[in-house]
Amino acid sequence: IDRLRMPYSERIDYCKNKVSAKLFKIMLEKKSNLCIAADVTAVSELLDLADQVGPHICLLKTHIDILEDFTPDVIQTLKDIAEKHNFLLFEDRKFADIGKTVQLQYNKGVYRISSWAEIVTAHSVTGNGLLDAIKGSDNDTKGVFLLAETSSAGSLINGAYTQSTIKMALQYNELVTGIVCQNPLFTEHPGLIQLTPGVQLQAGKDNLGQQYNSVEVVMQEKGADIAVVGRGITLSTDPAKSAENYKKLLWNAYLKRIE
Ligand code: 6AU
Repeated sequence: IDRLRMPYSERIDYCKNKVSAKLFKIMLEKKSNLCIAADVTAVSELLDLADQVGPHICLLKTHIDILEDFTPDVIQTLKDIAEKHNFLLFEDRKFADIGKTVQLQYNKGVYRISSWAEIVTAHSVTGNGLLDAIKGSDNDTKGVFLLAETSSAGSLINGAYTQSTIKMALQYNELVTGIVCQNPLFTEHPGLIQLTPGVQLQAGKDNLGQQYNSVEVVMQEKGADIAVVGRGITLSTDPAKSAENYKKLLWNAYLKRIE
């Protein structure tokens, strides 16, 4: 089995996590493997962006804690926009604490992440307790993307850590939607989804260590199933048009990969 050559439609049968299957279906319906990183700090900007790029994305990735004017009613509006455009809400919380603390961070506080985010990110660094904490909360409608590599320069993650993270993902396959990484690490597991950030039209970097590959490279060489694009879209003059362009480029690169 080679995940990279298999159409998304066939991979649904291998999904152990319900959200993965749901996500593949949305991707196929919308012909989109684009996740927007909606890294804006004003609620109005977030809601406008979500509504504008909504038709072109399968996932809206938030850092909900960067909003300067967050109020709990923002969540219902965001949910309504997600339903209108058929995408999933994905909070990039990168949980990385002991199980008990993660349980509190996931369910409590101002953001009550578990009440709205169908998918969250987590680091594997603290071990199984963290995933047990997320799993233990009321649901089988939730998914986790585990970080096995990062896009940033000088990351301390090494090969052994990355491999152990994949093992953890397979051990928790009912909860884990996929892996955040930069390379095709688990080609023999078509039920897991590879989410790859650090994507722009051209390779490059920012001034704080972020590193970008092009759409073609991430999809065809690096094994991405879903590409995360933030500033490539959010800083463009027309985010809707830009998102549509990324969507088409990413989908064509995927079609070429499975040819
Ligand atoms: O396209 P950008 O650089 O504007 O945004 C990239 C987004 C940011 C990061 O928090 C996130 O992707 N990210 C992640 C994720 C998704 O977990 C991991 C990583 O290794 N690199 C990265 O940039 O919202």
